[in-house]
Amino acid sequence: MKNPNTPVSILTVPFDLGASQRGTRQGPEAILKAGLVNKLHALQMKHTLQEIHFPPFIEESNSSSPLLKHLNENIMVHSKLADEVYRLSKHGAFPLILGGDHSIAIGTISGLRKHHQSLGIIWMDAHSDLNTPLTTPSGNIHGMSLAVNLGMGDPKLTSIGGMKSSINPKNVVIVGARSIDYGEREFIRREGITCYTMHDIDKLGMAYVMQEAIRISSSGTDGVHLSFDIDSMDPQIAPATGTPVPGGLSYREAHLAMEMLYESSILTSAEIVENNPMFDDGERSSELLVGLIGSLLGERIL
Ligand code: B3U
Ligand code: MN
Ligand code: MN
Repeated sequence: MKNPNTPVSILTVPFDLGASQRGTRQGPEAILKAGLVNKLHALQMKHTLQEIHFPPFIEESNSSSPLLKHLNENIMVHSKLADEVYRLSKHGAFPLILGGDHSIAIGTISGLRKHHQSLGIIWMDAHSDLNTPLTTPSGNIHGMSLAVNLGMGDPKLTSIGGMKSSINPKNVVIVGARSIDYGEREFIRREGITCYTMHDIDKLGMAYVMQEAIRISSSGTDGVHLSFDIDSMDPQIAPATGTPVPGGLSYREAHLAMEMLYESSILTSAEIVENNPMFDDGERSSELLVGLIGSLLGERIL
């Protein structure tokens, strides 16, 4: 965050029809219950709290093809979210979006693109979410959200927010990946996206990887968004995920990333997604996320 007086606008998005596992719709409530607002008070940060409302969807209804599950519901929610994120950014707030599954990044980033001329993205995730209807193994839109934000995929999704994607793939950095589909690999190579896998993190160290992620995402951009999928962390420390992949970020690696992002002052928005309390061990993962948000917003050890 560039200016410490910037108000944090928390937007909750209880939507889980972008994934096959239900339950991330309870994610925002669990993070709030774990003490997010108290954390912001302790950091003396001005904040607002607001929910994106939408009608209750019939779970069994599958509004479209098996290659784009629940397309209509996705379009409705992401369009509303995009409008709200755009409004908040325009008013100088720092949008902090709590999901929901990772499909909501379509709404968040569509709204941000309207405000920022060129946006950098740091995408912390076990996956790369770069599938399209042509490559998806599941039809789940949460596995396509980064591709949509780069202008690839179903036109009904890429046109949300009303503008063509202006995001340069050279300003996109994936951190923590360890489950990438064949078509996603091609996408990464073709578009020149930087992707630090867990292999890279093991070899280079998290401090170097984040230093590079900060440099690459902020070079020539007028804003940087952090999209943080809980499954970037190791499922042993953050079990609240429907898609656990072993060998993820450690507690300290995740905190170091947040601390370095705070120190860099480059972030203009952030979102925390895929927290699924159905799989949590008590409130352990939600409490961890509140701690990480604290580090992201300036909480220090000393
Ligand atoms: N790449 C797979 C699996 C997946 C993506 N994101 C999550 N899982 N959480 C897909 O379905 O696109
Ligand atoms: Mn994801
Ligand atoms: Mn993921």
